Amino acid sequence: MNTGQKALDTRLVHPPDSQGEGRLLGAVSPPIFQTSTFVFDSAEQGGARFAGTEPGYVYSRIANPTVRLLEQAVADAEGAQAGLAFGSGMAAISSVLVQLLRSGDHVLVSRGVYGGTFALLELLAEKFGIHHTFAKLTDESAVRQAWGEQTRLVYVETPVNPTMELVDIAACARVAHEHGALLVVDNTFATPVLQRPLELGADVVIHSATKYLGGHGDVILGLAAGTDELMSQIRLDALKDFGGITSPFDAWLVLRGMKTLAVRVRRHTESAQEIATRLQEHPQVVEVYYPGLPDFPQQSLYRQQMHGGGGMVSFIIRGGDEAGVKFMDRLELCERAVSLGEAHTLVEHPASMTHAGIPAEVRREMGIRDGLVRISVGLEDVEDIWADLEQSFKSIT
Ligand code: LCS
Repeated sequence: MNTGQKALDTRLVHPPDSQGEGRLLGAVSPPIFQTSTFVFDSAEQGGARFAGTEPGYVYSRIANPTVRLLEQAVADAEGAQAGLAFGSGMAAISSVLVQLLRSGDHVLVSRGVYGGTFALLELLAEKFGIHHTFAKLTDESAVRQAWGEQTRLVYVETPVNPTMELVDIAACARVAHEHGALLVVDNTFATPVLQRPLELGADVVIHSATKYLGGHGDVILGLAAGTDELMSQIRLDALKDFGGITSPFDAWLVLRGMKTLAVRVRRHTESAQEIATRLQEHPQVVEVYYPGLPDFPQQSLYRQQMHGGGGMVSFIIRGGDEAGVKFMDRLELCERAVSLGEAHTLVEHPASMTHAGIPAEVRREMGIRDGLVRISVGLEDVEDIWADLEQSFKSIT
């Protein structure tokens, strides 16, 4: 069936299957091809598959049918020609960056990224002379101002983890392309349901599918999507030779998760919007960061590139980090855990957890203020989530 013209909700349930491998024997759920290698009918056939003159599988580090279904699913969801799956979000990010950059290149980065991405950028600078600058890429003039002579790539998260600041994707794409550079967007927080970076001009979109795409907190996996040309370069070099592949079973878990992505993201968003609104009125809260709030400072950019605020809410608690830690310790329903985008509501303290590896002064420049608490709003009843947050606030006064 060709579902190319159908809505995203429909395409997520019926992802493309170019070879019919997902429907073997009529299975409605795709088979898990848990195999490391594939038998050749003859030595000649093996040679032809290695030479690329005959299609067919060779070895699961190069391609696997279950993994390929997931790669087609993410490409379709993001409106890309091709997709790639990796063993983690970090494997996706490191493979894409290593493939697209060389020593001496400069990367322009959103002011604020996940702590693991920050550490990877430091490593690339220290060991390979690929330097970077963090900048507030919130409009075109800011992107132009931050541009460097050696800038070959712009790497952004939007919304930024955990400050929820937005980066202007279209402006970054315009300036990057004018200079013959590429734009890579980490779309983990928004998902293709709420934001479509490739349609706004990005060249590569990345996901930690560990989060909303998987959606159930049971898998670590990364994805990338973009043009056939870029994806096949990354597959043949970084993915195959660094070997950061995912397993067929993990690919299957994410394929299953993606079927319900649109429904889940809408529910996460509805509840997060409600929690953010109530937090804003709470006397123990100094400030709330959530793009869906009417007084969110980047309201026009929000309307331009997002279709909802998503499931992540950050806030500054009165009393700083000490109060933040106490608040977390008193939670009963919400879980104290890093990661995000799954059924459970997860609460964490970025300064001591996900972003602890970033020096304190850099963290503050990124907008991670003292007392910042991050909530990944889950799929529980919103009144139960709120009741838990409220009892925890009460217990620390
Ligand atoms: N990109 C973003 C925006 C992330 O938040 C994370 C992980 C990654 C990439 C890396 O993905 P992974 O390798 O873990 O699949 N973020 C985490 C977080 O905020 N809490 O725990 C992990």
